[in-house]
Order: sequence, then C-alpha cells, then structure tokens
Amino acid sequence: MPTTSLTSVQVARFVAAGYLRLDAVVPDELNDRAIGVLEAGLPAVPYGTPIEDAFPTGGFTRDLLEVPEVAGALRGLVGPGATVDHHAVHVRRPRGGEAQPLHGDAIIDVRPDAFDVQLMYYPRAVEADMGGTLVVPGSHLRRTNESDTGRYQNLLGQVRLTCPAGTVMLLHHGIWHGGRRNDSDVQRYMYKIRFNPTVPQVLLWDTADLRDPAVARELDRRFPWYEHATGRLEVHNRVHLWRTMTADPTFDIDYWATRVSNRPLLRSAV
Ligand SMILES: O=C(O)CCC(=O)C(=O)O
Repeated sequence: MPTTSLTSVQVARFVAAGYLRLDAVVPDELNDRAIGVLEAGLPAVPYGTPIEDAFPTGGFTRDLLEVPEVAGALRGLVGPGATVDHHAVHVRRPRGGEAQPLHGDAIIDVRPDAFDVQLMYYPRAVEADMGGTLVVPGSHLRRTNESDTGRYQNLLGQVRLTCPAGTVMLLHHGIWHGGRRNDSDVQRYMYKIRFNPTVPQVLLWDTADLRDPAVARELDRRFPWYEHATGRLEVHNRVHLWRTMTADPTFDIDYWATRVSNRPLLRSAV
C-alpha cells in the first residue's frame, strides 16, 4: 500500500496544535461514494477490532484509509496495527442541529506516553455557515473531563473548520472540539473514526528532518487563548510528549523540562 509519510515538522505541528489538516486529499470518486455510504449508515465496530477486520478490503472505509496521505499520516501518529475504538457518522441537516458544547471525547486521560487519534473526514466542502467542526488549537494537553469545557462559548484563536471536499483531519483525542449548528441550506457530512495504538508511538514517521530547527519552533508555538503563564505549561507538556515520541529524554525548549527535573540528590548518588 503506497503511503505518504509525515515529516518531523508535521508531527511537531500535531504535538503543538493537537491536530493536522490534510486538505482535499481524498479523490472525488471516493467523496461521491461516501455520500451514499454515510446516508445508509455504517455497522458498529466493536472496541479493539483490528482495522483489517473492521473494514474489509474494497469497502468504502478501507479505501478511505488507504488514500496514501491518510495512510501515511495515520501510520506516523498511531503506528501500524492500530485498532478501532469506534466510528460514527455525523450528518448535520440543513438549518438543523444545535451547537454542541466544547468537549473532549472521553474522560480525563492522563496517559503520558500514548494517545489515540481521531480521524474526521469531510466528503463535501464545508462553508462557514455549515457548522463545521470547531476546534481549539493547542487544547489537547490541558487535561479536562469530557464536556466540563462546555461553558466556554468562544476562545480566541478557535478554528471553525471550513475546508474543500475530501479533507481529513487527524486529532489528538484530548482536543477540545464540537460540531456547530448548520445555518446553511446544505447538508454537512462528517465521518469520524477513533484509533487506538498497539505499538509505542515512537519515531513512526520520516525522521530525516528530526534535527531541523523548525521542529522546535513548531513545538514552542503559543496560541492566542493561552494565558501568559499557563502557556508555558503547554510547552512543557509538549516537550514531555516529544521526548516520548522521539525516545530522547534530553530534548527541551528553553530548559522548561530540564530545570524542573534537576534533582541534585539523585545526581550525587550516581
Ligand atoms: O459534528 C462535528 O463536527 C463534531 C461532532 C463530534 O465530534 C462529536 O460528537 O464528538
């Protein structure tokens, strides 16, 4: 199966923002096929089912996952052998639905060394008034409990997705997001699949640019809604995730993680 690998800069962008966008990567033929499939609905997949068993060869979902950009990005983030957590079709009827409160898709999840990836696929273009998924960049490492963030109506720098047909987003499971009301006359389709890793999420992408200074620049990125002080904690948390994902316990940005792990007593005992 041909794949298009992610670079280290792209993975660092995911670690900083909590999501990656792959605009218009799914061919029109598959986008057209998607509409009938999503309208008809898809059978539930039991938690933990391997992709090959959940989505047989030649079926719509398998073809979607084999689009080279999608396959490469999934492999880079969640690795080979990922299993399916669940999948769901989200259709927002014209002039229908209510704004979902901001939420993360699970309970508080404090795993320091693993994350699930949620794929969101949009077979048709999403315009500004269609209730495109709202995401809050950089929110994924601020551990919250499901919809406890629902009281926040708008955050500076939030992204209300607009995109061309055939766009796929891959999101860290912790990202704050929510579908919005569809104020247009056009149906909005979104198909979501959550994947669980079964291998350590370490150096799974094309690492040729691992030492590129652009990697640290991505990881040091601040988002407009961050408080001055807590924004530093977000960078600190990313440093830890990057250390895990690169098996490099020395990686740091401005010594944020090094400083708070300096234990003279332990050092002198060695
Ligand atoms: O409809 C959407 O765009 C998002 C829906 C969603 O992510 C959810 O229900 O958790």
